[in-house]
Amino acid sequence: MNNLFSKSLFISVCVISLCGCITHNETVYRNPERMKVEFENETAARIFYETLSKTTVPSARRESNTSIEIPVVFEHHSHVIDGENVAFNSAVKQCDTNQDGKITQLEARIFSELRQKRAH
Ligand SMILES: [Ca+2]
Repeated sequence: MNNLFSKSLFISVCVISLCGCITHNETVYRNPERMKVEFENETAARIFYETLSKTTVPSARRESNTSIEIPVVFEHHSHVIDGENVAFNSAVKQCDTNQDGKITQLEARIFSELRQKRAH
């Protein structure tokens, strides 16, 4: 009887000491290379960059946190921070509607109107 009690006590101590043993925290900074893009003319470039700077969310608000927890056994926390190039690349993708790698004045205008509509 006493032996059974000490056995179960031993197992309990083992389980408790394992608690939170596997904890994984990571911070990922995502800042891929800027996409190569051409502009039809200076006006197209100006409209694009002005819209981008006016409507880009500050990097602090582009952070995301992910937590995966299996109680007692496993914990995983992931913190992702998007760099400026993520915003630039998604703006280029959105702006270059026919995806030919060149932003025309018309595409820049449409992009500007869409972004500003969304901001209000
Ligand atoms: Ca285009």
